This record gives sequence, C-alpha cells and structure tokens, in this order.
Amino acid sequence: MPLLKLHTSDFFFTDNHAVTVAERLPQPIFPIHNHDFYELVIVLRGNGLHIINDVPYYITCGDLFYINADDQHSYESVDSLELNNILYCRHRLSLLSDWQSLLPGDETHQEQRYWRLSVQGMSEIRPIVDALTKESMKSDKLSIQLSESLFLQLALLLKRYRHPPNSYQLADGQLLDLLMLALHAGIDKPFRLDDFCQQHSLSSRSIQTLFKQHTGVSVSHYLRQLRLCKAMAMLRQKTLHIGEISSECGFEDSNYFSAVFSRAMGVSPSEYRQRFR
Ligand code: RM4
Ligand code: NI
Repeated sequence: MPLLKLHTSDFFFTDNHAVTVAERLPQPIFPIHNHDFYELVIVLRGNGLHIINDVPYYITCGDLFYINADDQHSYESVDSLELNNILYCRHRLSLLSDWQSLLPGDETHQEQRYWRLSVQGMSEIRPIVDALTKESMKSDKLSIQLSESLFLQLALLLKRYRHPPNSYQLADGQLLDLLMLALHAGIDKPFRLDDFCQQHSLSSRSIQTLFKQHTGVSVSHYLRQLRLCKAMAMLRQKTLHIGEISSECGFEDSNYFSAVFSRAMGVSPSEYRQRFR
C-alpha cells in the first residue's frame, strides 16, 4: 500500500496561511502517513498508541510532540483520545523570530521532540490555542499576521512550560504532575502507588480518581503501557538481551515480562524483535 501523504492545500484555508488548527475531539484511529507540513500535537485527554517512525508512544493528557513533515506516524487503539494539531508551513512563516530554536525540526532527534506539559502549562496555552483557532479561519492579511503572532506566542509558551517526560522541577505541587513524573521517571523500578501516596500524604483513592478522569485509564494500566512501549523500542536494538530489557523496563522477572508482553502484543518479545531484523 502506498504511504498516505497529507497536503497543505487540503488543510490550510489559503496559500498565505502559515498556520491552522485541526481539533481532533476525538482523534479516531488514523493510518500511517506523512505530510508536506509540520505539526504540533498537544494531547488533551484520553489515551492511545501513537507510533512515530516505528517507535510506539503510549500517550495521554499533557503529552506534546513536534512532528516533522517527513515523519511517518499513526494513531492506533485510541480510547476517547482528544488532541489539538497545530499545523504549520515553515517556509510560510514571515515574522522575524528564532523559529529554528522555538520549533525543534528536522535537525532534532525524535527523542527530543517528545515532551510533557504541566497542568499549569496546559491551562496557560489553552486560551492562545483557542484564539489561534478562531483567527486562522479568517483570510484577510491582518488576520493571517495575527495568527502567526499567536502561533509565535504558543511556540514560546510551549518552550517555557514543556519538560522532558522524566525530569521536571515542580514549582507547584499539582498532584497529577507529581504522579506523572514519578511514573515516567521510575519506569525501570517497581512502582507502588501506596508508597507514593504515603510519601506525599495523599489519599490513594482520590488520586486514582483524578488520574482516571484525565487519562481514561488506571495508574497501573498506564504504567504497564509505558513499560511495554519502552520494551518495544528497546527490542528493536538487537544488542540487548531480553532479560536486560525486562529489568530496564521495571518488570520483576523476564518470564513475567514475556507473559505480559505476549498477552498485550499477541507475539512474544523475540518474535516481535524478528520483525525488525
Ligand atoms: C489527522 C491526524 C494526523 C494529522 C491530520 C491533519 O486526524 O491527527 O496526524 O496530520 O489529522
Ligand atoms: Ni499527522
């Protein structure tokens, strides 16, 4: 099957628009494709599996991706997944700014194009995305310039509020941020929610409810999917033993890892690895 390619002319209102917003409320399953434009993906809620250039990411609220035109990506097994895609054409940006450093692109490794946004960051960017959505639906010159200036604000705010998935200095104690960070940073160790709650004097039941509201899944399910995604990415590097992968991904032993992996993927870890030989 030829690769699906999405074209600027099908998504942007005029040839002068550098930016447009594609709300996906929800994002349905979407096949592998690339584009002749770039996109920012901001995940609002729900969960799903986002595959970028064969690397799987289990995504949920607060995830941010900078997608290049040439990236091949798809959405699989979505569950009430909601996102905002901000589509842009680099060569149409006309405001003088350091776009190169604001919008990590082709020269930036994929790992550095995946970030997380804090609860605070998500709420600060919300009004800008809303304004941009409205502005970019107009076609006069002034509106097009305004859209681009809103896009610049958005790019700046994203740079201010984004943080690598596994490290972050929490300025305020948003519980969801705290838990997300603990999950992402502790992937290689066993995680016990009870210990986490005790450490932070939290009620386990209410944090679980909060988590489920935002992500659509339980803490343990989310963590298992993160671990499986990391394992899938590691299995593609043929130098590592299954046992090493299993412990780096926080599984207590490699038999248990193989069982969980096979149940989720329908193939064993080594069969999965064969696919990339
Ligand atoms: C799709 C999906 C794609 C995006 C297009 C514009 O629903 O989110 O990734 O490129 O919209
Ligand atoms: Ni896309």
